Amino acid sequence: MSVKEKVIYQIYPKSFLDTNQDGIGDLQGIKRKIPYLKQLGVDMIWLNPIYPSPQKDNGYDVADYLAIHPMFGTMKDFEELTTTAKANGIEIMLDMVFNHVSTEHEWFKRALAGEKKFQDYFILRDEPTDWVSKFGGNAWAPFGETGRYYLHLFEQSQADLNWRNPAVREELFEVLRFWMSKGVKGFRFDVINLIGKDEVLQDCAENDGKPAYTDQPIVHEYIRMMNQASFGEDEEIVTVGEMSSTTPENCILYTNPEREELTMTFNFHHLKVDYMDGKKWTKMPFDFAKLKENFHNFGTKMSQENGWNALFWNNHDQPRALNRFIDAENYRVAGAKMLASAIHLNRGTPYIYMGEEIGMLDPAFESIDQYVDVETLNAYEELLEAGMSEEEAFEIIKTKARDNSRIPMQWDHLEFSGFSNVAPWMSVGKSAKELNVARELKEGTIFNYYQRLIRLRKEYSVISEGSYEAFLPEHPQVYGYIRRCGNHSLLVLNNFFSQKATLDLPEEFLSGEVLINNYETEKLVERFELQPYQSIAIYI
Ligand code: TEU
Ligand code: CA
Repeated sequence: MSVKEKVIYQIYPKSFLDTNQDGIGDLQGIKRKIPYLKQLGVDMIWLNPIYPSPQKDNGYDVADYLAIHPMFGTMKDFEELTTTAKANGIEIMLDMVFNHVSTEHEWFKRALAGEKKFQDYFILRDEPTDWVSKFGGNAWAPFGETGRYYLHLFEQSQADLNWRNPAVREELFEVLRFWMSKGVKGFRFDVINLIGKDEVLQDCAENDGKPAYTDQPIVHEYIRMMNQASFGEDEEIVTVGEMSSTTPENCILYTNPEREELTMTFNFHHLKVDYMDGKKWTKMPFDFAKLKENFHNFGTKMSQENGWNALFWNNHDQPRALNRFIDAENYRVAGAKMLASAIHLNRGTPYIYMGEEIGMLDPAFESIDQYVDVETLNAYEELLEAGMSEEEAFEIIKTKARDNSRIPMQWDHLEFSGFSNVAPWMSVGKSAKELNVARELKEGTIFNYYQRLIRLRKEYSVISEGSYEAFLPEHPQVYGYIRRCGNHSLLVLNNFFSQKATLDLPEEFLSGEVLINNYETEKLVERFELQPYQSIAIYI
């Protein structure tokens, strides 16, 4: 099957299913739910980091790339999971965190102990620059008692690796070959466009220092080396680079097959449309014009230049899209389907984040004590320091915290939502009693809608292969696009509002066939009216 026909499902292992009743999800839990994932129809599952880690950033602080964290199980559990998944037509994608390691990693400990070889694995300077950490505060921390500083673009316990050192690159490429030998067929590369820092590091007041380390030309070289040293030899392997503050031009370079870099890229521009003045820790209704502009900009350019997008609304770093873009109180079901259509019929590879297929929501926590993420807690402190009241700060935290998507999966109506028999590491969401897998499979319609979207991608080459062009880019309510492949075309219309929307259907589509629709529509007429959050796809 071509990668363009595949759909990937993201699992946050800590919160998927707990089988040994310690309140933490585990690999056996994922294995147990393979039949559920097969029923949904996905081709690959991406697991967030499962390696030994002090969990300061929930596993994105890796202490050993070649082992399994005991709380998730053993290497044998991992092998069993891979085998069971494969037997059900599902491959495994692992998360590779190669920009930084935990300060608990042996490399960092030996560097601190004075071994020169390992000091060259990190970015050490006598004078720190003015760069700001993405999790708040200074991006440099004292390197032990040496009077020097090490760079950490993220949390202080996540030390950036020195990719200029060939020995570091070789270590990391070996990590990829190790997991390939275990049958892993996908890699997701964490913030991979940040691995190439300038050789001479200088103050950079612009944008917290980002220009000094983001999308540097040398990153493309490093990725090509990585490709040639590992996954490039296996055509079945799917790779996705997570790109922080990137551009369409760079994403084309990262993914155009001729360049032998990656299969596809994640970018986040469409999810920053509810950031006031570009700042995440603010509260604002989403800017629809901006959302559309980002989709059209990436969609069109990637289509024209043969790049490939990863398509997604949700992940472990984002509050649920249903809470951000939809009046979920009144239109949860229609809205969930509309959002799904908008990306599953689009050009690129769709990702489903666990729970999305049942229309899960943010947890509606009531106290800051229910939040655990380091980024959230830092942000809360900073908001208070900036003079906000606790209530004001909490309102912002509620809408923006990454914890929102990290709550336990809602399997059934029982006390801990069928995730565990004991209190989980994070509180269960408030909606779990009504909104869970058991109920959805019995009487819901969202899961079924996702099944159909996944099937359509495999059946219609216009969906998997077609080009992308914007349709009615100026419409105030509708995000529309046209896909074309050979003699076939697909028009996709998505109403992003709870008011009806009207538009003129192009003549060529009046005699078309409706492929999927979240309402019953009788007739395709020239002056066409979309219902609240309606999504309809017309095929000719
Ligand atoms: O995220 C990268 C990233 O840019 C995020 O920090 C993003 O800006 C933030 O979550 C939005 O507020 C990746 C991982 O997905 C994330 O979970 C890790 O914390 C981060 O890298 C560091 O490894
Ligand atoms: Ca467990």
